[in-house]
Amino acid sequence: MGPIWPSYYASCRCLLFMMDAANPTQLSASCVQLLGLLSAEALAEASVLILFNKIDLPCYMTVEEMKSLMRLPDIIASARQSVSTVEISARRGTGLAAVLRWLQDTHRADG
Ligand SMILES: Nc1nc2c(ncn2[C@@H]2O[C@H](COP(=O)(O)OP(=O)(O)OP(=O)(O)O)[C@@H](O)[C@H]2O)c(=O)[nH]1
Ligand SMILES: [Mg+2]
Repeated sequence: MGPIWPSYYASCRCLLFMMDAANPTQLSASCVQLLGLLSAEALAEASVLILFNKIDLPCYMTVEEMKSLMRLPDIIASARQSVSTVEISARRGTGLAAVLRWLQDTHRADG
C-alpha cells in the first residue's frame, strides 16, 4: 500500500503508524517508510502516533530494543512533527484506550 499513501497526505492531520513488534525482520523497512512519512512536506503539520502492535505474542526483541535499534529517540528529536509511541495488541484491545485518548487530545489541540 505504501505507493498510494501520498494521495492521502493532504487531508491528514493525525497519522497512526503501525509497526509489528513480533516481527523484527520488518524493522528496517518500517523505519525507511516512517522516515519517508516524517520528511514529507504535506505531513509537516500532522501529529504522529507510532503503534507497536502484537505485544501479546512472544517477541524476539523487546519494544525498547526495537526503539533503540531504529534510533527512535534521534528520529523523534529531528522530526518536525510531534511523535508519540504506544504499545498495543489489536487482538486483545490492549492500549486501545491510550490510542483513543491520543486521537481525542490531538484533535482537541488542532481546534
Ligand atoms: N497475535 C496478534 N495477532 C494480530 C494482532 N494484530 C493483528 N494480528 C493478526 O495478524 C494478521 C495480519 O497480519 P498483519 O501483520 O497485522 O498485517 P500485514 O502486515 O498487512 O500482513 P503480513 O504481510 O501478513 O504481515 C491477522 O491474522 C491478524 O489477526 C495482534 O495484536 N496480536
Ligand atoms: Mg505484518
